[in-house]
Amino acid sequence: MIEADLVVKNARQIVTCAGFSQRPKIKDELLDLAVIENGAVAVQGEKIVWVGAADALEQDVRFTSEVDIVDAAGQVVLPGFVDPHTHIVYGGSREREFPLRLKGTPYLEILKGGGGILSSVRSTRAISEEELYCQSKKRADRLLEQGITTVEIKSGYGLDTKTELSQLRVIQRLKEEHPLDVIPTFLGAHALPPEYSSRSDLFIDLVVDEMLPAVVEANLAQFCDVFCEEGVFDVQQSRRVLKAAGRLGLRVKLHADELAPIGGAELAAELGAVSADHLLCVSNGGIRKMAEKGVIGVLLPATSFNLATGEYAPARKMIESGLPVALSTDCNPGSSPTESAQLVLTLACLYLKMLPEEAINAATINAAHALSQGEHIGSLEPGKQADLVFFDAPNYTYIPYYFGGNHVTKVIKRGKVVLERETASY
Ligand code: IZC
Ligand code: ZN
Repeated sequence: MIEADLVVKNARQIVTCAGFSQRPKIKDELLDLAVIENGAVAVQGEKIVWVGAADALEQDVRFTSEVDIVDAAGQVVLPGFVDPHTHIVYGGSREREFPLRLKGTPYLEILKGGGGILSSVRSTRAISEEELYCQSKKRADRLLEQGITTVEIKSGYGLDTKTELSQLRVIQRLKEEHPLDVIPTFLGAHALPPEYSSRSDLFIDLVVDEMLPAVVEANLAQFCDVFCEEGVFDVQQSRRVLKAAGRLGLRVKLHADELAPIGGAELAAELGAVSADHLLCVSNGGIRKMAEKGVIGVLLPATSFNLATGEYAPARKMIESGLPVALSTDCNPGSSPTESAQLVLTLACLYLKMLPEEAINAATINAAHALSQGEHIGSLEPGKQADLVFFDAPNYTYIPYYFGGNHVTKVIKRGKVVLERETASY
């Protein structure tokens, strides 16, 4: 008999996303959410031990004397969202650039003029580590409120060894102190700092010879990423950083082919990256090579929406080509200032032309694979971490359909209720 110390009962739908712990879903597999109508979930400690129809619960599961019965009251329960691409640890904000962008100045022009990422670098360098933690924690809180239970967080607003390490220590502190699970990524090659202007190869030397070894020595990152983009770092420079990272035992991912098709997807395939992210301008060959190598395409429609050029990643072509796709907020102060995982689902449906089932799979189980965490999180099935989110909605389609608010009423993280909200917004 299975024993449980927490039981979720009375859910109108349990959206399990189950059956794909070993590899991400592709093609038509994305259309199946493995939903259990009138379902229940049993949890022991931090793990799910049973998922099934409510009327089978009592015959299969024995409750411990201390059992916590959580009444889902006819709501919809999903696996916690996994957000595989964020930049939430930074100082300050960038609303001063918003009118500039509205008047037509492109994102990369603002960066070239010393703003953009470099503006956030100045604000990050200027504050204490404690202040950086306080500002970042608020963003982590908002991610959790949106139903995100695991988040990847990148450095990249220090661009010198001291501040990159400080950012990564803040990420480590969030990992230790916040209910969210946190996956840290070193993004030293995010932009060229002013002290290296016109000497980008020398800056790459610094990233490879000084920053990377220091980050690995302090055990502060699981992944390494590069902003591989026209006018930022080219394919050759990106390859140097990511190969060095691989030699030091980090897994790799990259910002690829967002604004110009420079071969980022092909590089991701060559290196066996876990993911390549953005991909608005990806070539057909790049899609094919990524699919062959099992590189996941992480799509960030809130960024396209906010940059407002009208361009979105070719998600339909990717899915038809058998490329596994995941979704993320890209939460950052410049191109995507939002924690709203639920808005990302809506934008994926409206502009990437994904169906609600595809978008939800992409934001849960496939996003877990985009962080090499598919065996532990991203679906509701026995053996997985008990990360569950309750939505005040009549069915899962309602979540992307009714947009702009927050449908989350409760979050269970590792078997504990970590967040409860008043009935949500519909
Ligand atoms: O702060 O603008 N694209 N990096 C690459 C970003 C956006 C973050 C930023
Ligand atoms: Zn990014």
